Amino acid sequence: MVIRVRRPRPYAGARGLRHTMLKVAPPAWRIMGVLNVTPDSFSDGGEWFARDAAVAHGRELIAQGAAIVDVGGESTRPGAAPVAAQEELARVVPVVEALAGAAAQVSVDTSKAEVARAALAAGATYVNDVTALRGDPAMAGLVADAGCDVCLMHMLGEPRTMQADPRYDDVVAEVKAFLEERMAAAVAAGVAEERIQLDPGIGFGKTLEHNLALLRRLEEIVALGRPVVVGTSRKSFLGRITGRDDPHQRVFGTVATNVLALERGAELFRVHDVAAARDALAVAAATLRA
Ligand code: HH2
Repeated sequence: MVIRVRRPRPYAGARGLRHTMLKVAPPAWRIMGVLNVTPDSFSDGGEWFARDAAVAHGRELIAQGAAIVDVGGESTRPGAAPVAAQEELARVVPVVEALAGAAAQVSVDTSKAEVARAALAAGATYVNDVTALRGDPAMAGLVADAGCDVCLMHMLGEPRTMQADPRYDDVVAEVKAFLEERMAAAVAAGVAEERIQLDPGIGFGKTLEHNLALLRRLEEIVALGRPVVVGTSRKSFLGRITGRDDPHQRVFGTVATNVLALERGAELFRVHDVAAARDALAVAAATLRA
């Protein structure tokens, strides 16, 4: 049966596709490509720190199939040093500006309202806040007024100390309750519910077992009724399972989690290695939904 395509394909514009795409309803998944304009991110610190290198890499992520490019100027890895707003602005805004006209949505990965405001003015339309609007009292109102998309992510504690000794009675139930509460707080602050996306915060105050439980039981987070974002890309729990110390070698592990998360209903996949995720998700989605 041939079904009319109603939504743009998530991989529109991707290079290297020699075969005609399937004429079936496209699966409801999109890729958020990670663009860290930082000297100290856990897997790509310093690689895209210079503006021109960052912009070129952002364009490459889009060419590979990213529907969103997530530009970040402050690492949230365990133990990362905080970055002053002026420094974060100087890293992020020129890159957002340069990518704003490109064929993808631009997201800013920040918990500072001042940085988000400047990025939105420069053309971003998505705020990815790992503190779920708790980090800066001005953030919820800013997001509400801008009418932009927003990702609310779960984190236990704060980046400096979050991996010290994270404990939960039931990690999935507690993350779900947190996201429900943060969604209600965002809506109460005037954020439109249809703009909200939810993220269990893989690796943010979680042990290996916590991360795996969240992935295994992701349907429980999906049941909250908003698109679920999953950010497993190159993270250390994958290294613990595979024995791969170099984060660049964790692509296959990342892809496994993406496919499992898709099957459980996740819609947005935050990854560094866009081409690998795109092919895996396209095949998995066609198998599940065609
Ligand atoms: N993970 C990181 C940063 N931002 N945002 C969301 N929504 N979900 C995530 O899982 C997430 C995130 C950490 O990854 P990365 O940006 O590669 O590293 P760093 O924080 O060191 O820059």
